[in-house]
Amino acid sequence: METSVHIAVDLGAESGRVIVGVLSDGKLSLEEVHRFRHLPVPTPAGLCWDFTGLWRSILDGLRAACDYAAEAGLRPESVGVDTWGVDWALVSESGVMLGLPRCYRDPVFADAFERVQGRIGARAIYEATGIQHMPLNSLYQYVSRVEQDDAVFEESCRLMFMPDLFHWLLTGVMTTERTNASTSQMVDVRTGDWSHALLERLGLPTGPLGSMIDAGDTVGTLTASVAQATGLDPSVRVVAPPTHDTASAVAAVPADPGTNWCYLSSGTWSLLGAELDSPCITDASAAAPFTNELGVCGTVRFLKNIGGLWLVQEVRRQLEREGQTFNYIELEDLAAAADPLPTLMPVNDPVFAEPGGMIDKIRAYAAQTSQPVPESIGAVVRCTFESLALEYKATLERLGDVLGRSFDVLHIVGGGGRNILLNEMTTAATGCVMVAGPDEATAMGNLLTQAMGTGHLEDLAAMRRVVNATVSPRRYEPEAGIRGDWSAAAERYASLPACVRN
Ligand code: ADP
Ligand code: LRH
Repeated sequence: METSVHIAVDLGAESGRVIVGVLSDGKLSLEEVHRFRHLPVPTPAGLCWDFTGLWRSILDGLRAACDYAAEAGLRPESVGVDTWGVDWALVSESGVMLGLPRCYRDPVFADAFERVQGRIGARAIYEATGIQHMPLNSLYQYVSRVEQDDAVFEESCRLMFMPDLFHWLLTGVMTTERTNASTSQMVDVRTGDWSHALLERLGLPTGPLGSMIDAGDTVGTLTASVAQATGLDPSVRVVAPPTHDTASAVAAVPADPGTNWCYLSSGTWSLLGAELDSPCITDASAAAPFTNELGVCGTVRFLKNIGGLWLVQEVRRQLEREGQTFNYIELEDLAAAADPLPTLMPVNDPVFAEPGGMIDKIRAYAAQTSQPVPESIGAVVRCTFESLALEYKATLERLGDVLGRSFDVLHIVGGGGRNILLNEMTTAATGCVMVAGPDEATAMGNLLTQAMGTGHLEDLAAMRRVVNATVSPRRYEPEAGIRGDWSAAAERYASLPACVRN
């Protein structure tokens, strides 16, 4: 089999990486050539992404990829960028960015969310888009932008999501890739096109919303200035991966087609769900709520967003601000040594989704609900892990109920799969066999879709065969999980009250 070389730029909300992938003999080898941490920045316009900082880091990463390839005698054929969902910016026809991309964590979007839901009803929006209700969805950011700054829409401009923006900087070509656009709650998941009816009902301009491309499509080739800055050949193609990171991660689940499998994409967010052939939009899916995002090769990602390891990232950041530095392995060790199941927290509560003061918020919640207040760092981190495991259990049960199916195996992919303690808690709490890995599923899904787009792989099944041939996932049996009274804890978890704002 021929060898092909692709470069993935994978931006998570906490860190970004540039990875060179070599597809050869049915296996994909990965070389991480650049990794960087990043954070949103406060501005008078609200919390924004450090866009130029990210672009600088991408260029540095591509330069490192070029050097690595040259040394190894490899010729990169394509590049593709994936990022988190929902965030976007407007660009004028002449190529001027009209403001920085806002960060979905800015609590300000909650106002627009309440107003829009009040005006046309949550169910009508779900019916039109198949997307679960969350203030972070692009729809509410778009509503607030139109309300605050409608003059900007008088000129012709184009709305592009984060990965589309970087593809534009790489090639000069403006595109909108479908998997990421589908997370906006502005797309009709049944047609895969913008939900014009919903947008018109809300009086929103549709001019900035361009036609869509699919994962695997070519965006263009590198501009001369990018080629010069990175050393890459200007003929290198930019091929859209599933630009939504979760879509890339799900594409790389090493699923055995003969099993009833579901997945947990575990990183900043935990996305737990199943892959479907067509959307599921019912009363039960709306109540759960489960979202229908579009995946690679016409699949639907039927899943729920769960607070995720953001909770631990924020604990780590608070400690860092207070002068104490820990890595994730150290935090896991401290949690392992803490007592089991004393205190639980509702991991999806909006208070915990906002940046800042996570340790204080967890302790205040424990006090508010008369649970033991976690004093040590280990106890705080353990509370987040155990609560996540219980949320996974509840979501898995609801997933089975809504789809009328049971699952043989839960595949966990993403960086969170490295957390052995959380994996053991999850398998014990859910009673489900878990298979963890690949940890770099997002980069793998990104690279393999580029390989498909450049004609080296046929379809999604071929991509998953490569993942299966490449990785040796770790298997967790429920009996070997962390002991504890998980049934009693699940009842306590189900009756936790909402967090009261101070
Ligand atoms: P993102 O969604 O931001 O791309 P990743 O898939 O990179 O996230 O996963 C990042 C998370 O994985 C971290 O927040 C951390 O909780 C977890 N993680 C990463 N490395 C380890 C490790 N060695 N041990 C335990 N957890 C880890
Ligand atoms: C995970 C993720 C998730 C989105 C959120 C904004 O990184 O893309 O799927 O809902 O970020």
